[in-house]
Amino acid sequence: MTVLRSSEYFPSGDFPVAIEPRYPQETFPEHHHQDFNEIVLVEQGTGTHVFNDQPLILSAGSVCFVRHRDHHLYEDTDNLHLTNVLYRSPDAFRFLSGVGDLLPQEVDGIYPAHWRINPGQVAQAKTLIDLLAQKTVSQSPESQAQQELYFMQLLLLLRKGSRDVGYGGQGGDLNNLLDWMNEHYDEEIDWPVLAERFSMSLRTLHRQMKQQTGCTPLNYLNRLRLINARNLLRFSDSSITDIAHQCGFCDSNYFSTLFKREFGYAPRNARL
Ligand code: RM4
Ligand code: NI
Repeated sequence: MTVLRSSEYFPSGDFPVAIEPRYPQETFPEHHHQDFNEIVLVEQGTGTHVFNDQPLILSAGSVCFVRHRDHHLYEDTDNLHLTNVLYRSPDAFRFLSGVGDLLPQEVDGIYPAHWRINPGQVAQAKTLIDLLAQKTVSQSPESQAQQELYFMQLLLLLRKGSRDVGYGGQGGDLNNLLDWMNEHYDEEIDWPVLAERFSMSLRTLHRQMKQQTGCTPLNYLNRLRLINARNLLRFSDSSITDIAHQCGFCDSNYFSTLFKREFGYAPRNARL
């Protein structure tokens, strides 16, 4: 697997943070980072992010915290624009201590790496990222302190986003619904029931889904099913029919047709 090193991306000097925009992020092979971590903020477009072997759909507002030991890749990218905020280990900061406590924490083997923030939060994060980028020129203490402050503000902002999501009960939140779908894509989905569960009308579900992911609800569901099926085709020995069923397709011929349409090759050609 490819290993990326900080010396390729960080300016010389010991800046703890570096900004690497990808406009666009093309397909990128599996890799991990030897001595840096990265925060990924998606601004537009879509793609599949395979993070520690788990495929996820990215769209505007997706955030991901990649630790140096995590491995990941991008595929199926379509006009995907993202910014990488690279940072060295928390003890590389000169003025901040305890940054590690503001990062997502792994608990019982579960690492909450991905979530989504809303368009207003994306705009605020972009402003902070632009300010951060300007500060990688001077190494004066003032300028470094300022950079570290912006980084901390960014962490707080992104964390706020993570707490808005998944704290059920507030209703009407597409992010909660997308998280739910990510867990339950293999089940039969009754759209009116699902919309009600997340306190929105079917119309709102359609509109918000289209706005935020560029997909209709059914396309989004099929994509989730297909990227998970492709993953199983690659990494398990189960038959194509079993995989189709496991991922929520009742008819494996229909599965093959959709698969070919989505990826341009037949399921059997996804086998490694
Ligand atoms: C790549 C891709 C990788 C990132 C490097 C810095 O284009 O975004 O995930 O680690 O840049
Ligand atoms: Ni990376």
